[in-house]
Amino acid sequence: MPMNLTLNAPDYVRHDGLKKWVADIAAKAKPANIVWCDGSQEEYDRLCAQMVQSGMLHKLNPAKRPNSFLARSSPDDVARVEDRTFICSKNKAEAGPTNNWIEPAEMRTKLDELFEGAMAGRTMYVIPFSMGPLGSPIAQIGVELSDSPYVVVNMRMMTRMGKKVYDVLGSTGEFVPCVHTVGAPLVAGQADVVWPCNTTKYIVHFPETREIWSYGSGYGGNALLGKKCFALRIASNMGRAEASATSPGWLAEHMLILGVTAPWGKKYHVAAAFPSACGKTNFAMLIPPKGLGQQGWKITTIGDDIAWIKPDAKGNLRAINPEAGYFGVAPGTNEQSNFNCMATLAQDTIFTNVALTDDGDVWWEGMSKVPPAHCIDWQGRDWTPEQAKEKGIKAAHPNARFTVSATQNPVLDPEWDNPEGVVIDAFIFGGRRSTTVPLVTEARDWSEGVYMAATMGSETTAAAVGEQGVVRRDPFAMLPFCGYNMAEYFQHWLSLGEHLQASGAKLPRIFCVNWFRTDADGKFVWPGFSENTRVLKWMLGRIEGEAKGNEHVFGITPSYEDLDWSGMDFSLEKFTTITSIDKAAWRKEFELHAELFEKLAHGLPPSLLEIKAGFESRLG
Ligand code: SAT
Ligand code: MN
Repeated sequence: MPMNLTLNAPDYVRHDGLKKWVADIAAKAKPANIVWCDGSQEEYDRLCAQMVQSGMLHKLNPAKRPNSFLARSSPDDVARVEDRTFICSKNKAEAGPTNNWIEPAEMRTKLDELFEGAMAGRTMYVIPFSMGPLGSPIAQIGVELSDSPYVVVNMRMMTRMGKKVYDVLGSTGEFVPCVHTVGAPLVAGQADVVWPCNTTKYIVHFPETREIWSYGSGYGGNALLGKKCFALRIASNMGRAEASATSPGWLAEHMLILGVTAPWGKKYHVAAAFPSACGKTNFAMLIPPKGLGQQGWKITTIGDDIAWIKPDAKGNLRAINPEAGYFGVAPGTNEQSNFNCMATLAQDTIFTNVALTDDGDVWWEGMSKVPPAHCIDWQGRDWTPEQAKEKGIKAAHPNARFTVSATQNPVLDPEWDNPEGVVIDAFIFGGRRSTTVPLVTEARDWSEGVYMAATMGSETTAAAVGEQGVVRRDPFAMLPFCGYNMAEYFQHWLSLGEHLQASGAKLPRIFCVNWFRTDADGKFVWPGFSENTRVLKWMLGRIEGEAKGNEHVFGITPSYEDLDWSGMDFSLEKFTTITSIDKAAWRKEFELHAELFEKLAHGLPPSLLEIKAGFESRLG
């Protein structure tokens, strides 16, 4: 440790290994001081006030948006950086062809260099957090060291963060060490920038030692290391590593979890995977349309982004939401698209890269039909609707986000914090596809469901840096998040299914959906949002053996009359547009599946190739 730096660990931190690690990182990164976060409201308020002082946060009008803040990031630090994200397993093959890999020793040398003095002049925060309810058999502990106060306040909402974590950790408990720096050492006497970051960025995972190192970004999934880095990339490794002859291991998935209560009182739980920015948060907070609401259907949220799923002693797959808050996309969110989300954001919210209105509130594209006559855009510049029309300048960044505690959600499921998790009845996989994939298909069995999920494709969005609107294969919506060889991940899913089936357990059904089919004019045909409840109802009907469907090439889909259209006017013609299977388009689609499988040839389960051949011969 630098001479004038003291560790100052509070008495309640009894873990010597943790203290030594903090001292080691401090010795390398050389922060000006160390703060051990306790997760209290007082700490949160103090850090927010301090960031308002430094200009990093702007306090919103308390009459409009109580206890809420706006942050504007640097324009080149607005999304996850997939090309700077690395899985540094010992062998390249372990990371697989879909991850960036650098040999661990080489990466360590690089990180040593980058982290040397990286926190100079800044405070290093020690952020203890639990992914999942404290003490849950499915939960895991992490500790993030970060020189960003923005990270601290976001982590407090996104995870169970603070003092209580040390009770679970005790003096020898295991934790995932996460080191984060914005990579902008502060030179004494020089003013700090509002959003410190670095053009060089590294988001690094060491799966064998379960470490996360993040350099150069202060934003979202690059910096809030409990989220994609831990809860998906490291946890997917953990879940597979625990698979053995006697245990199927577990799953860390990019899935929302929702509860559906039927009019007759039975409650179901569904986990659904969609790529980033495909309406997951909307689906997780769904309000049934009038027709179904009147019948008594009710939907509640357990999680909006990530699910950890583990078999219990009876072989039921139980899921928890490892997170405690939502880091959702703001643009497009409004009272119609997601009423519950708007209610969730009424107060105690941190917004990032949305626009600031003249009365001190926030605005983003799609929040209201009529934009404000003037506002300050996400880069701090004057913005008017006229100018926007002329120059195409957006008021909010398309990947602008809100951070908010789950407890503010008016439809939060009472089981959301249950340490045992909830039993999953169905998995849903969906991508954004303007053509080809029908509204809903039920897989005939587990392995065909795994095939559907494995070959999922989606048109890209602004959640990641890169070209938008092109179809990329996004198996299980996990392409950027699977922490090991994707082909082996497919095998893990298949083996888990086999294991549970052999033990006599009832597996969840698997469905594939697509809300995004367009017509000849490129317009969405399916209204989506609440109306998706109709599809959910059909799925649950299938589980109960009540709903009908037609078996076709890839699975089972409903006929027009199999969906409940109460209170909705949707023509058979439109239904046909979004459920049609164009044989020529599917032949092309299978060529793309073949391309994916070629890419993933190393370790690819042969059964997936057999399923493909079966589908193709049925297609004719
Ligand atoms: O920035 S995050 O990775 O946390 C959000 C997302 O891409 O879903
Ligand atoms: Mn996500």
